Amino acid sequence: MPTFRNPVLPGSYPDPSICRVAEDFYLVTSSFAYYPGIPLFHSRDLVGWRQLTHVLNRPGQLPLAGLDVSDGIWAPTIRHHDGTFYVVSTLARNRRGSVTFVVTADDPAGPWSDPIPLEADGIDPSLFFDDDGRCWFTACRDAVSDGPGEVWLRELDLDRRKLVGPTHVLWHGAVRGAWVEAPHLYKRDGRYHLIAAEGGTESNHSVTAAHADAVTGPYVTDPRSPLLTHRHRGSGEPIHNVGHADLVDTPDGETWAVTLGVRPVDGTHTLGREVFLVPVTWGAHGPVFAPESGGVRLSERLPSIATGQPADEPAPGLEWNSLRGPVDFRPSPDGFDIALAPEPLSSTGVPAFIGRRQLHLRCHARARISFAAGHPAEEAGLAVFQNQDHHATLALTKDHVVLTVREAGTSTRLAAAPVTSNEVVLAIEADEAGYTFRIEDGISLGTIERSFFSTERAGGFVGVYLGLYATSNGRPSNSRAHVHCFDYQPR
Ligand code: 6LW
Repeated sequence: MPTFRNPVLPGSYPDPSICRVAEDFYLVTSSFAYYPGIPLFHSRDLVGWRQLTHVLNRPGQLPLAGLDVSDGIWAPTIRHHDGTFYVVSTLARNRRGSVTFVVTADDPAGPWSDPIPLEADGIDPSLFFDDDGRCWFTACRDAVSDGPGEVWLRELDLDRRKLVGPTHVLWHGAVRGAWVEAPHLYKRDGRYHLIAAEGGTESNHSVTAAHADAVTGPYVTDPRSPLLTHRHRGSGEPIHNVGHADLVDTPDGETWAVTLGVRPVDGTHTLGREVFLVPVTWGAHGPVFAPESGGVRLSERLPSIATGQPADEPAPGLEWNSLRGPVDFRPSPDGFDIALAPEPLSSTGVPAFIGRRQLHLRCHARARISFAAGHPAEEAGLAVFQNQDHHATLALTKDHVVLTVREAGTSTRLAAAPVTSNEVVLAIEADEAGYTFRIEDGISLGTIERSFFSTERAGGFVGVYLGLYATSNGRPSNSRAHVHCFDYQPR
């Protein structure tokens, strides 16, 4: 039987949502405080995904200044109706929903509209288009009673882009104890099916369900819940934290789910919450996830529509992100220049950082950098970035290459080697054991254990980024670092 490898999107791409238009599938994920926001991917077979754009790629769409890396854009849902693409999502602050909004586009590759705020409490918004063309908005929030969380619904007036009519509280979850979140509604054979995530996004994560005969309820808990979880599996299980699913039908009538999961090594994971593809069938009660295996597998049977052809190469550049806003970097004939920013990586402003997700446990990142620091406070180099208070840097300073680690508000210089030239090759090698920081492909300044960069150790919702940065550490500066090349490769 032909198979594919999960995850179909490795690296920090949590909270996947999917829709189909004719033979084309589109998928979006959370992007937190990274800029641009909401990566959008295209596929024709559900297995090979190619990034088309970012939904939020203009600074005015995305007020991220001052936010913790794990706040920002959470859990977008993508849907298509009557020629228009809709994405609903929430801007989170202090780990709570602050503004929920809708953006629209005729072409998924953009341009997308400016966000239109909706009068909606909570997080994890979703849209459901009924057969009669009415659009129903769901989200989750603190329960008014019978908590801790509840899924609620209101009609979305598509012309006015406004929630209208009464609020219906649909469901408090099947498992309880933790918030019910990530709700999505579907209709099958005249019945409304609600799926949600419960247990929190960590080791107790799960997919639960309820159904109703009317969109506004009453919803009856599916007693099979949880329908999908790895919460009961031991440490030998390669995929954990499975949940937060969205369903899609293929043109030939199969149903598949995209769901998030993590791949821990010795109990910790560094690549973030990744996108896994899971077969679904429909039974008397509703969706049956992974009917053959009961779980998410690293090797799974191919969807019947799959061609086995690799997805096209992504448009160059889309893998790069900065933090909270655009950074000043300029292409030059042999590479690019980065203007130093006063903001260090530990700030919640816009540091001069451009990075890309670590997609492979074993990989290396390598850059040739020319930089003449104008002041002892100036530095430029490579970073392994978990969050603003949890990262390591290998930096060229005025007189040394310095390895520094940041945690719990403190930066600690771990090692330094004298600078012999303004041009150096800096490299980071990662594997199961740790991240090794090297100069000129040889000399090691040290290894930091891998678990230091794990989400379990750092907290929050994101995985590791590898990238370039340049800072004057609070001072005004006109200096620039020149990057001849940056190379990321799996090993
Ligand atoms: C997401 C929510 C969640 O919106 O984490 O713990 C949030 N659960 O479903 C960010 O990924």
